[in-house]
Amino acid sequence: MTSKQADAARSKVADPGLAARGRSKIDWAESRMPVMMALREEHSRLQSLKGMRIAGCLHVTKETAVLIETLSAAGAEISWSGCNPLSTQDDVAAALAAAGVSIYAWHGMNVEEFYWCIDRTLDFKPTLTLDDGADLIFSVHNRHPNLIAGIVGGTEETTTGIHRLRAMAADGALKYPVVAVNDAETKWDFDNVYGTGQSSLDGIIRATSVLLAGKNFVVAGYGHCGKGCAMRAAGFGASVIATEIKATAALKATLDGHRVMTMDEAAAVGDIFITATGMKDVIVKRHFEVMRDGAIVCNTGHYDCEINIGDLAALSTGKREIRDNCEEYTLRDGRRIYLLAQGRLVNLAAAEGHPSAVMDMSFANQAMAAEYMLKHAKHMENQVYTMPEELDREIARLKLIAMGVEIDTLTEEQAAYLNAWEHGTI
Ligand code: 3DD
Repeated sequence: MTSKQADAARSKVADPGLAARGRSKIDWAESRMPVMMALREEHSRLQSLKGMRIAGCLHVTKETAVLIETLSAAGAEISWSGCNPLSTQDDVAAALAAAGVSIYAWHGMNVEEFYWCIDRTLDFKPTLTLDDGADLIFSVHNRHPNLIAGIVGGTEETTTGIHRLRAMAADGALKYPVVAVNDAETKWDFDNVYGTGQSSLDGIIRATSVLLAGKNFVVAGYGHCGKGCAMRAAGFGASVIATEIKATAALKATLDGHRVMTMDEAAAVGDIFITATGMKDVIVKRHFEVMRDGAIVCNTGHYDCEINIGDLAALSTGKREIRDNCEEYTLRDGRRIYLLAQGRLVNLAAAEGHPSAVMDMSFANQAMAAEYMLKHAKHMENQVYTMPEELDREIARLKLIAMGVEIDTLTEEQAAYLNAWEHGTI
């Protein structure tokens, strides 16, 4: 499809013929996202997002399709692009386009195409931007400032994006309010830990099929994502080594039973390396120079800056794609180092991202944040806001109901005791 045809069709995907397969994947995701389906039923009845035009820039997966079709059912007009060149599931994108969604996304897009897709989602002059990594909101601020006046606010899905937006706000450069979806407890404490842990190991196993048991598994960054990766690698029988710059995180890794050392030390003993820091140049030339023959290196951070691929290439005599999403770099001394997913987030580029059950809560936050912005943005400043606690709690409540889990409630006397200060030890 040419760009001109794409404009007419209001979408551009890799292969419309994949729509049926994509639809069945979306059906599968819906069956495991009960909170989203409950919100869809309620908000389609209320038409709570009627009149909103939401531009989204977020990984196009079967779970994201459930979010898109929920926002659409609630009355919003949608236009969407993928937030990573390698994470779009082409069959899902085809299914969305076939359903009439204005979507511009395909697996393997180049930098120019990435930004062309973002620009197309802005053609309908959105009233809300929905981001995962802040590339969309950044494009609006930098390349389409004329659109800012019509935008009530934005939402941001991921840690890295929120760091970027908080920095913009601190510099007074943020021109509309944003809700930090990532900072909702029902997002970060589940998506970042359980989702990233399972999906990153999923990506490594799909790309390499290696035995994890007995391997030295180096996790760079023991934040919520790194902790999840460490937990799941240990579950497969790997021996986890964590590297950190933050003392408290290193202490947590140690008390969680993992070895902690510098990357300079870990580079010489690691078999598998995963970066989850949000920082650039975590694995660089001097680390590749001491790595074991056959070492596997990958990243699960949002951007592809954590592994210095230029350094690896400079040390190599050549590379080849030995398996899908697995490039073999041969160093001058004959050692081979395997880079997964071109250094991009391995969970979405080499697998399908987090399971539907955990994205159920992340995206419930996105849907609720969109409704919240519609109601309250006019009273908000150009800052980054956390999700209102009552919405966070409501999502947890809905999830427990869907899981058939019941919890206790405080009696009136206990509730009074909670706030009392008179009662002491005796
Ligand atoms: N992310 C991980 N799995 C995803 C999926 N199945 N669909 C859409 C996005 C998905 C990225 C999220 O973890 C996002 O919350 C982040 O990057 O923090």
